[in-house]
Amino acid sequence: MNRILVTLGCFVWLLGSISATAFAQPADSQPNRPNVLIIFTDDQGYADLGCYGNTKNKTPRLDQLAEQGTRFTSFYAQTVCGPSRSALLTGRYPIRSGGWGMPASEVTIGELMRDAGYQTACIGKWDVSNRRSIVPRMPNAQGFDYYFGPLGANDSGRVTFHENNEKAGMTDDMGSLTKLYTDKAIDYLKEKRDPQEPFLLYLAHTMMHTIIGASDRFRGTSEGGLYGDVVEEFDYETGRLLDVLDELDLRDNTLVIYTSDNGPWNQEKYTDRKKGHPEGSIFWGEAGPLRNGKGSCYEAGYRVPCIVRWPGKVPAGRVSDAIFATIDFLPTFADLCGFEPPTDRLIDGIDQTDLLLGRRETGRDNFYFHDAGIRQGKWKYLKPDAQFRGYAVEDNREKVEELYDLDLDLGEQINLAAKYPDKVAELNRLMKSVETDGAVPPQLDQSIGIRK
Ligand SMILES: [Ca+2]
Repeated sequence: MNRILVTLGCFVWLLGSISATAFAQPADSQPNRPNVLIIFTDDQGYADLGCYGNTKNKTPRLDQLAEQGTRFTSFYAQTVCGPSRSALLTGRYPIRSGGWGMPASEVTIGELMRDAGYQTACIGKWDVSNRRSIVPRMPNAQGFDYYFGPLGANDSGRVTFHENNEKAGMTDDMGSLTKLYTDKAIDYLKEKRDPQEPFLLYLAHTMMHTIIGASDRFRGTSEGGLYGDVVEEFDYETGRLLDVLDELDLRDNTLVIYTSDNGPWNQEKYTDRKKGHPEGSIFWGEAGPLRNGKGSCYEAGYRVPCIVRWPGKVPAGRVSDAIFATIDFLPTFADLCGFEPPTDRLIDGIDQTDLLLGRRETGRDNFYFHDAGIRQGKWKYLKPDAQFRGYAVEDNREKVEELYDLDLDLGEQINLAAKYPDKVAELNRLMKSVETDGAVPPQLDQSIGIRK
């Protein structure tokens, strides 16, 4: 009798399992998985925000976000738009992920998180399909269930939108874009997603990329000129989006990351040839103590602001100087969101979950600068023919090896290459090992890591 009951019980259990799988869409099967909101600005300077030392621009909402989470001071994107986006999406340096020409075969966080049961949306600037409508390389085919935005940049003062794979109008009003993208993000959160399932929302703003513009409400209102108006409008709109997280009771289970794709575009020769801005207007941000700006392999090209908030998980009010980068998002999300990173290709990012959650204070061992050099710990090396984009400041620099001690010389002013030839040789080898498809696997800095 007992055996019959056990058998019957097993049958009922089995039937229950089958029916749950076949007929009911369960709520998120891993209920502690966070939603992920990435707010990605374009060409915003390292020192544009109050919490990063700016004294003119008023950025109360992002300053507040920093108080509620951790502010990173050695965070690296890439030096220019397309490469920065392929790196963020794939966890792979642009030498592998292709930048503007990112192949359809790359595996993005959108694909991985969608397959792991996340709802995925991309709103804003895509810029990894050569700025063209090539469906297999556009957001829907690269893992995002929903897309709205321009495939490329706004250098002409005009953007053409796509909604999913279809054209969806255009505008010449650059001052409308920050609010428009925020409205689309809010609409996604309120109307388009299933509240029972976790989401990834990748919100890639067009501002502060030239041609910049602010809406009538903000134009002429800041102390920082038109650029300051744009920064302050972005801060306001980001605050409006964060308020919606609260309104929808999403704050506690949403990992919010705010960062920028590269440093400020800040050279005179570009000003001279750029049309579409009021004469004499400043349309770039501030790099603070960092050297140079967008397009450069000096720090201001790559090092950008980054704030991460996840209440009760990511320590509040913390400032971290650990080396952290957009390429680390993919392996970190894998840990937090429950999926496996691809194993058929090299992932340059490392899992930074312990850094984010305050279980360790160290980050990456090293970071590679595209066709230019490498940082390991406090040392930064640049090769003689380090790549500078044609619009970068000092792209005519003397072609010699450079070595900087970033602890003592964050502004990269004192070249120590002649003084430490062994360190130069060591970092040159390390740089080449990254370039030869990861002969040295990416790793954590183990020097003073504290695991609890
Ligand atoms: Ca950019």
